[in-house]
Amino acid sequence: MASYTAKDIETLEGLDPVRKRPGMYIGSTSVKGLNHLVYEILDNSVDEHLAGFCDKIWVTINKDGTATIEDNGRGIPVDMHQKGLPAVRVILTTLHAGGKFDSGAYKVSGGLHGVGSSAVNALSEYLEVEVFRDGKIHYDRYEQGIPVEPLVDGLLPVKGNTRKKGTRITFKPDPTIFDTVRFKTSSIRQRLHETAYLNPNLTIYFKNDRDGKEEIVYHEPEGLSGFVKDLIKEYEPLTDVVYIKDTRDGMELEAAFAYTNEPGDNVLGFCNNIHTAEGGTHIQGFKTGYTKVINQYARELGTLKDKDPNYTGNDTRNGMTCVVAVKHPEPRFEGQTKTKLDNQDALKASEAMVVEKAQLYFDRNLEQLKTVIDCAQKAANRRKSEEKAKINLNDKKFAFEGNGKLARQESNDPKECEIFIVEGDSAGGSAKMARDRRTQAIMPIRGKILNVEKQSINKVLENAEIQSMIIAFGCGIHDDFDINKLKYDKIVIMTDADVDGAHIATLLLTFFYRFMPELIYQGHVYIAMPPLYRAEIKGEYTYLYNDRELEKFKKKHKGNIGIQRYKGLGEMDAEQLWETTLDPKARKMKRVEIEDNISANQITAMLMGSEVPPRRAFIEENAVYATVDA
Ligand code: 0RA
Repeated sequence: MASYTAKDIETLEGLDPVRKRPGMYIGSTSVKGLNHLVYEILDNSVDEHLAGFCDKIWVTINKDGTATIEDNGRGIPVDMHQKGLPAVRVILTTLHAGGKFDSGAYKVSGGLHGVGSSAVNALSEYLEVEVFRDGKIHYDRYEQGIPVEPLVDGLLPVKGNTRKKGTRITFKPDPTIFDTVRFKTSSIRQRLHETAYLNPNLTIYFKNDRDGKEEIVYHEPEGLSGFVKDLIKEYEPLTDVVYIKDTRDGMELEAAFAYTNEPGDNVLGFCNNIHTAEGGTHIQGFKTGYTKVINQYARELGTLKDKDPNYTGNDTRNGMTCVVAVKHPEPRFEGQTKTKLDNQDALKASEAMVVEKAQLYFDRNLEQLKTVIDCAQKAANRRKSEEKAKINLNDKKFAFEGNGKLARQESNDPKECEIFIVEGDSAGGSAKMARDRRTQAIMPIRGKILNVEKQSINKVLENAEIQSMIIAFGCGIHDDFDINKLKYDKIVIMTDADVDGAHIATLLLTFFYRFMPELIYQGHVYIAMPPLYRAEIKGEYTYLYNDRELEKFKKKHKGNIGIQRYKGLGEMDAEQLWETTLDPKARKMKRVEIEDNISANQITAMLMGSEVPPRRAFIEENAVYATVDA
């Protein structure tokens, strides 16, 4: 056992908050949060690459399910730090390991909230680090973030000699923290591939020894252009891939884009290799500049006449797939998931760069420009016909609020209000009786709602169920969407725990994701988790929410128990529904989160579209993650 000094104790307490509130540090304790552990360590190695000292990273999922990340950089410093501890131990046991490590040659640019490797350490059953430096292998080990290796004269034990340079970290996520400790390798592969596109001089070696043997090398010398080519490989291309780059105000700015026959746009942003899922100033600047450029050309070429209004930004990006990446010396992230770039200088620089560089390109590539303007004109035409459809929708407003389906709540304070979308009239009826009328609204829906993935927008907007939801939420859709007008803090999907219920939930999620994605990004969408069983012992009832709870209960109470299985919400009376599913103090529900917008987009198209074989493969691979515990 190690002997702890007073200073050690100080650092031990330092990681306590991470174990108490893991969600604050890694987003969640779902498989998404679990995978995030790998990305936190990876980002540090990528930072070492950005600093110019490392060109190879090895990521391995080991046979025993642990993960190893190794790089050939300088190695985390092992010399004695000011607290009388080896620097690597300070970095791995202190939140916001500040000061020395935050500036200068080495920039901590990376991960969520910038807490990085110490958070991973805190949430691991164990973590081992080997630093290859000065011809030696320096070794340290932690359990739940607590160092367990005795120091030798204040330094780490040396495990052997080596000619290698670099850092190798192996960790085992703590099963008492995470819902699952099985890394999802399809997401890891995708993240590694993205990282390779963003760093064309880096090679990443991925190995999965857990499920048989799988080895992939990610090296993408074509960089962002290659990324865009990959993103559009399923679609019919209409233009070349355009690549522009600039250095301005201490920032490196890059963008690559191409047009395909796929309507709408797909613009991805990155800052210092972090995927900015919520966008931010770099994206905003790019869009503003690009819209100006295209409108200016459209007038010069006479496609837009004096009397015509400008194309909207969305018009100019109709059919566009684009990746914008900036390297910023001091990025600041805001937003619900801290993935929205906030630096105002990136707004200006990004706009200026696209105005200058896109013009340079289009001046020399008139055919490409004409195709882009064609796409914009098509979008403008479609927009005009949609606007007509929306005017019709507004005309119908009174008819809906009057038709009695939505049971409104009394409060007008959105922060405390919730709306439950309930499958079936009978469950809807019980829910209306059971609810807290002050804050909870109930909207019953009957049967399957429209699959918006397969319908034209006009058809979607004509659908009664969809209209009722748009009107009830109050925040509009698409370009008109305004989160500040949202009338509910929580939108809760409440369907039966069977195949039909799951299908209805999927249809609703597809609608939200395509028409009001911010609802999901900002964490307003939930799935209710009604119990599957009710156990009875001598007139005392216990609700059980999944099979695991049922097994536990049976083990604990042998003998005379009665078990009732709920086949649907309709089997519960109002009181039971309140106790189990509506009462904020007792209910269970899951918040819907997007793991990665790039895949969410593609997976939605695949799952809700018409092709069967890819859907089947996806379901088979992902069935193991479909747990139902809250
Ligand atoms: C702090 C300072 C230096 C390097 C690193 C950290 C470092 C951290 C990680 C994490 C994974 N791989 C890493 N590689 C390096 C600079 C060390 C020096 O000046 O020699």
